[in-house]
Amino acid sequence: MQRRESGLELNLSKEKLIEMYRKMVEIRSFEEKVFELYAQNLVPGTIHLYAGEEAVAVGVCSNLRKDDYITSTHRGHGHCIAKGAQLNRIMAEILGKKTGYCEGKGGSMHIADFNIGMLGATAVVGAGIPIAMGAGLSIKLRGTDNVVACFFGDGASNQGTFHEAINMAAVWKLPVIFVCENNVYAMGTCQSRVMLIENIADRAVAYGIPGIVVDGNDVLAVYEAAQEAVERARKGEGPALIECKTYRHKGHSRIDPAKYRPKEEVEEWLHKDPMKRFKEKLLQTNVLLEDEIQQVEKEVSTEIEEAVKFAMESPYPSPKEALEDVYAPM
Ligand SMILES: Cc1ncc(C[n+]2csc(CCOP(=O)(O)OP(=O)(O)O)c2C)c(N)n1
Ligand SMILES: [Mg+2]
Repeated sequence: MQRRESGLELNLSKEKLIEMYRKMVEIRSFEEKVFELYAQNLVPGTIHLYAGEEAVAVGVCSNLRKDDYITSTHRGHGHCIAKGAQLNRIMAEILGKKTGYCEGKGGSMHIADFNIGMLGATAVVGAGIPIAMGAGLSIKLRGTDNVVACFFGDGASNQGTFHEAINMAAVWKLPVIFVCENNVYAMGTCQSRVMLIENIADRAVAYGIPGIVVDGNDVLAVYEAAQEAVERARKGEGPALIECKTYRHKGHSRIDPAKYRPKEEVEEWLHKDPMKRFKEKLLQTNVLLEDEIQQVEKEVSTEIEEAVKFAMESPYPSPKEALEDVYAPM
């Protein structure tokens, strides 16, 4: 198991850094808006917010091409945005509208867009892991140099699917980057209550693949770890397991007040907010100036307002469409 630290020595272009910052702002602002809309009773079902974990999705997806793939989880809005999904269509899906990615029939936890390689979010914990493995096998059989990034939580890493799929991907050297978003909790269950190991990346040893622990609140550290894993996978050298240590700012889902988390722990993690840290780094190193940062934030704010307007003005699907799109067309 390796441990990664980071700096700005990655030599990323200014454009790339701005793009990464913009994506993080998009995710955070999007989640704040969804939180507000939920409070107004406009969101059917529940929501699991990604705020606090932005550096993971952005650090990983910034290494991917449009024709690469990802699989996601119940906490998936951030993965979609980082992979290039349109904010208005994600928002419409969350609000159950016909213009959403799944025509309003999937909702928050089932967003997919094959055009950008987003193979789907799933409410079943750990279910995306074998799907990513299958997509990796498809890539190998087709002989292309694409890769799959597979996002899942610390809780999911205790499911059988994790072990079976990683073992198979390792044996067949499939181009999959397994990204564990270790946010310390699976619903109200702290990792230390259900695992005797500190680092989930240690499990990589059992499958003979690289296991990397990274500060999941440092977007550049995540970027660097993912870059190496993506390069290996594209060359046919097989999968890697990257564990990103992070924290969700809100409760598990919208109805969870998260009283099981000690106040000091929450404060400590809020202090390590990935957005704040990246912004400070960009300012301190003069990569971006304060007015450029503000410009990005202003543009994103307009984009979010437009997404809400689009979603609110869109129609609901009609009841007779309920059984359409259940099976893929032949
Ligand atoms: C197979 C399965 N078991 C249990 C649940 C209920 N459930 C939903 S989310 C969750 C916790 C998942 O924790 P983790 O994988 O760490 O992801 P996080 O919510 O922290 O992002 C559980 C147990 C489920 N949806 N699917
Ligand atoms: Mg978790």
